[in-house]
Amino acid sequence: MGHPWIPPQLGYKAEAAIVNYYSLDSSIGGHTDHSEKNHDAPLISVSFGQTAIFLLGGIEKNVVPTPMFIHSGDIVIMSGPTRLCYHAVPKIIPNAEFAVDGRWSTIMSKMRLNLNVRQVNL
Ligand SMILES: O=C(O)CCC(=O)C(=O)O
Repeated sequence: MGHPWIPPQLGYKAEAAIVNYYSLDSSIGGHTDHSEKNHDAPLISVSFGQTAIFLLGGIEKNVVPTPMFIHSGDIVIMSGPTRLCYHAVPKIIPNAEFAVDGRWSTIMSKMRLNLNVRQVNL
C-alpha cells in the first residue's frame, strides 16, 4: 500500500521504521546509511520534540559538513546525491518555545524522537 505523500510512480516501499530516541545530552556520530539494498530509495525522517543540530556532509568523510537546525515537525529526506552522504546529530538544544500545556509536551520537552522510514529491499 502506498503513502499519501509519496507518489506511486516513485515505486517507494516503506518497509522499515527506526525510532531514534535522544535524551537532552545524547548525540549520534557521523555515519552513512548503506545497509539497505536500494540506495536510490530515499531515507525519510520526521522529528518530534526538542530541536537538533543536524550535520550534512558529503559522500567522502573529508567534506566539511553543513550545519542546520531540525525542529519538531520537520521532515528530512535524504535522496539523490545526499542519500549516501555522511550525517550526524551532535547536539540536542532544549527549546523553551516548545513548552505548551499538556502531558505530551511535558514529556517531549525532555527528549527528541526521530522516526526514520526506509525501503530496505530492492
Ligand atoms: O535523528 C536524526 O535526525 C538522524 C538519524 C540518523 O542519522 C539515522 O537513523 O541514521
